This record gives sequence, C-alpha cells and structure tokens, in this order.
Amino acid sequence: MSDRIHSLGGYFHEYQKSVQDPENFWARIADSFHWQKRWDKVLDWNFEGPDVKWFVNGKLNITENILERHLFTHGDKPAIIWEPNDPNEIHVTLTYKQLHEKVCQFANAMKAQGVGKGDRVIIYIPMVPEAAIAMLACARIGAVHSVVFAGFSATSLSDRIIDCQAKMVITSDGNFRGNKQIPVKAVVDEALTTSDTIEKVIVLKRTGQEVTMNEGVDIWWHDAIEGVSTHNIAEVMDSEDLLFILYTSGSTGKPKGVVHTCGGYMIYTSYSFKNVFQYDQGDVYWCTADVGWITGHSYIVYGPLLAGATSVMFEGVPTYPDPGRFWAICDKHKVNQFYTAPTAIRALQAFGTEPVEPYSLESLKVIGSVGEPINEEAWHWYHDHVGKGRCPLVDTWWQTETGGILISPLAGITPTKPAYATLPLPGVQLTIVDNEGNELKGNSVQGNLCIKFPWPSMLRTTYGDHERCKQTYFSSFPGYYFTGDGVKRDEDGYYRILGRVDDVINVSGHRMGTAEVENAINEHPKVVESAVVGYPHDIKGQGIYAYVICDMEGRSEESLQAEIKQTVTKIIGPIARPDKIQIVPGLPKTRSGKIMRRILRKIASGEVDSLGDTSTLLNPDIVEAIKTGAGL
Ligand code: 7RM
Repeated sequence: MSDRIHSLGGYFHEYQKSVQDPENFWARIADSFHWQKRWDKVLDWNFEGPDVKWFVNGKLNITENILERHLFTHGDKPAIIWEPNDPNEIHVTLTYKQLHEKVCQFANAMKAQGVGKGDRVIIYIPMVPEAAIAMLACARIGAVHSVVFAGFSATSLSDRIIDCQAKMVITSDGNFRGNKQIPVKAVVDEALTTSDTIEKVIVLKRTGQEVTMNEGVDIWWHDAIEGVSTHNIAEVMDSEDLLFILYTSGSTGKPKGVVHTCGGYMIYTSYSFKNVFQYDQGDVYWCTADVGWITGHSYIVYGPLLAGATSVMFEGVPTYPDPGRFWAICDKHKVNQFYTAPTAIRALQAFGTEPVEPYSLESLKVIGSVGEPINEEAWHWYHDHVGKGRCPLVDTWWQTETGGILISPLAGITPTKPAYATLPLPGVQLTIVDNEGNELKGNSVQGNLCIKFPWPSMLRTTYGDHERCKQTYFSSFPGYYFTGDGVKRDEDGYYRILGRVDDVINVSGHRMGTAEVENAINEHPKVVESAVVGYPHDIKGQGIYAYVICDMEGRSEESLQAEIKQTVTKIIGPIARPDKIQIVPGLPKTRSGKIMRRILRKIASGEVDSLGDTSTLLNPDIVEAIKTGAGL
C-alpha cells in the first residue's frame, strides 16, 4: 500500500482526513509497517502532563522495518552510498543485505561487550557508514543511542555522558574534514576523566593516527566484530520504548536530552520522507547534514532507510577540495534529491556560479533546505543555479523536538514560495497565538508558532527531567506545544518562519542557547559578566556577539578576546566561538537586574537609531558607552 500523495487535491483530501479522524489516518499508514504485535489503541494523550503515547502496546523493532522488510524486495539495492572526504579515495556502497549483516554483527558485538536493552550508548563518530551501523545496532538490541556531534568538546561530551549515564562510547581514532585531520579518540579520553559511567569504548580505525588504547576499556571496532555472527534476532520493543536521546540547546542552562520513542518516530520519519521528497524507488537521495544533528538521524538514516531508499552519506565539507564538491558528488552518484542547509548555500553562493557551471546536475529532481530561514536571495540562487529552475525547492521547517518535517511543500505537488515553508504536512495542526495566548485565526496574521494536537514523532520528554519538558514546551501557552519560533501566515494561508522568539541563536543551522555561551565565557578567570546575542551574518544566518565585562589588569583587549574565544571552544566546541567580542564597562539592565538583550541585539546589528526608550534602565549611560565601543 502506498502512503504517498500524488496531487494537490490529494494533499487537501489527506489533510482533511488527518484532522477529522487522526487515529484512523495514522493507523492506516502504520499498517504498512511490520509490527510484532499490533497496537491496542492508536493514541493516548494530554498536553498538560504532557503525556503522549502512540500505538499503545504495539511491539516492533525499527531495524526489522529497515532491514528484513526490504531484503526480499530489494536486498541488492544500495542502502548507503558513502562518499569520502578525499575525492580520490574510493566510495563505499552498502546494499540492504550488506547493511543487514553489518548491523546484526555489530549488534552482537555490542551485546558481547555488555550492552543491553535500555542501556545508553554515546556515539561520537564522524560521517562514516559505521555511524549509521552503530545507530541501527543500538536500535536492534534496544539500547538507547545518543549521537554527539564529533565537533563538540570534551566538556560537552562529558556533560552528555553524565546526563544520560551512558555505559558505552562508540568512536573513531580521528576524522578527515577538508584538509584537516581531527583527533576524536583523544577527546573521548579527556571526557572520560570527568565522567565515570563508561565501561567500554569501541574505536573505529579511520585515519590511522596514533591513539592511546586503555587496557580493559578500549577495543578496536575490527577486533570487536572479529568472528562475530551476522545473525541476530531483533529485540522486541514497545512502541513507546526509547529509541534515542539527542541533546539540543535551549534558552536556559545546559542542553536538554530530547527523547524520541520507537513506533511514532518510525511512522512519521518514513511518511514525511516519502511525501516531502517524493522519493521514487531507484532514486538516489542525498542529505548533507551530519548524523550528530536531528536532520542526520531522521533524513540520512531512519526516514530514507525505512522507505527502502538509497541514502548518500558524505564525510567531507562543501569547499574541499574546491567549492564545486557538492555538485561533483551530485553528478558522480546521479543524485535525484538533494537536501542541505541555507548556510551551505550562502557559503557557496559567495564563490559565484563558476564552481557550479562544470556540472550538469541533470539527475536532480528535488532540492531541499533545512535548519534556518532561507533568505530570498539564497532561495533564488539555489533554485536557479542548482535546481536549474526546474526542481521544486522544498523549504522544510522542523525541530529536534518534532522528530520530522512538519511544514514544507511536497515536491512538485503543493506550491512553493520563496522564503516560505508553506503548508503543514497531513496530521500537523498548527496554530498561531499572540503573546497573551489568544489564537489568531484567519490569514494575514503573525505571532508565536504552536501545535495543537500530537503528531507521531513528537518528543515525549527531556531525559531525566520531565518537568523541564513541560516548562519549556507546554507551559508558555497551556494546551499547546510551543515551538519557540515566530511565524507569519500570509494572505494565502502560507507559513513563513520568522526565527526564534526566545534566547536561542541559530548559527549555521545549529542551535546555541545564549545562556550556554555566556556560561562558557564566564569560565574565563578575568570575566566578570557577559551577555550574548545573535546578529545578522551574511553566511551563517546569525553570528554570535558577546559583550563582556572583564578585569583588564595585565591584559590587552586583543589577548583577552583571543583567550575568551579559546575558552568557549574548549568548553562547548568551535561552533559556539563568538564572532565578535566587545569588552564593555557595564551591561544595560532593568531595575530588577535583567539584562536588556533587546538593546544589545540592536547595537550588534548596527541599528542604533531605533533603540527605543532607554530611560527606564538602571544605568542608561552605559548604552552610549557600548555604542561608542562598537564604533557606532
Ligand atoms: C531541523 C532542525 C530547530 C530550529 C527551529 C527554527 C529553525 C529549522 C527551518 C528553520 C526557518 C526552516 N532542528 N529552523 N528549519 N527556520 N525555516 N526551514 O534544524 O532543532 O536543530 O533547530 O531551527 O528556528 O526552531 S533544530
């Protein structure tokens, strides 16, 4: 049975059905999957708890739906095509049959190292096929994976290990990225000095660089699978058992462990993948995200593989060995659907059209965008020079918490509109509320983006702290899930995402909490206080601007700025390094002591004519001093 929508009328029809009778709508889709036991009830929910359960008492294993389900029909079809960093290194193709064997074997190896159902496993590994194999092997045995982006620091890694009390780390010796070779295992070693729950570390040999192997703890991947059987019986999982935890930044404190569960996530990632990208059997699909982000989870690994698709995985960066690399790979593997981030598009746009011209790109049928608002200029460049004006561009809006794409055109089926994510997918009931929580009905309205009704791949909790989940997502506007994004519904009913309305900065599609960056800056011994805001950045979308009060004794401004950048890199990782640091004599504060970020944001973006009334500040004079310091 096909759950793919084929026409605009079909979209409206399915959407209507999904709202009028959500349970039947999703049951019909879920029936095309393999369940070891069918569910008793499709949905149980309330947003007060929140407490959401999909396919109640259903039993399944997601990897049977990726592997066994496809073996008979297309076992010899490529599941993963892996393109290495170095274009001269040979690429690797894994068919569904081969992937099945490798996942089963690694699953057995993990079990032999003492990991079982419910245990947490950290995957800290670069973009190699083993990343997907490790994720699926966890899912196979019922272990809960938490992939940590391999660019994160030892401190970030250790924080996550501690938060989820992980038992195992799966990593590599190093990582090839562009012309760099990055240590990975060394970071794990450092992280393990400040955490004590890890019993085993499995290390994949990728770069061949020297690493320390700790007796009794570390084991090479190739040794762990040596002689291990490729037969494995999948663990029986409840629909609501944890599939994975993925840490994401919020507006306060430390990253939260967003929890996704087996049944609903399986149904929704597969359904959304097929419909948004209009994947046809035989197509080659490529998502350039890293598996360390939700996009890599849902649209490199789970969604495409559940749909029996061929998913390309790329180890390198868009500009190595030259800024034509993406297009070279599209031509080389005859990519049909290409999915990337606006930040990559803008970075490549800066090189002009010359690096695109040598490539035909004729295999492309659909191009997609994700991670941040795509500005009209980048939209048109991507549409005209990559999509050659003939490929629908799907601007897909979603979040780590939503698990899958919620707002997007369906390629070639529903209309596109530059800079608009357009319309909700079937099953997604959006609403816009004003700051008082009043629902704004009708078109031509703007406000806070909320969701009224559960969808199968929504987060269930934040790991170890359900109250935080409730506070963050379900309390601002009671009865609704609040996304943290501002949105406009235009005169035609199309949605345009306006960006975050909370203290979250989106740098190159990566979420950073201002508080998180401030905490890192404050670790520097000379820092007294700091305030971080986002500002418009031509390529990254938003850059990080830090205002810092320092004890200047014995230091120059330049040396302090460099040291602070280093501190942040050390504590969080290079993606959080501030683009600009301004040493300031004070910060603008309200009488109750709250930092007025609104003013700092304006100064950071150079809009000093519209600072608004500053007279109510505790220290109005400081604004002038900061403006002068910023050269404005
Ligand atoms: C998939 C992902 C989520 C935040 C989200 C938005 C922003 C994502 C778009 C977008 C405008 C888009 N997950 N965002 N996609 N903004 N248009 N198509 O990125 O958890 O890392 O980030 O990203 O602000 O709330 S995420």
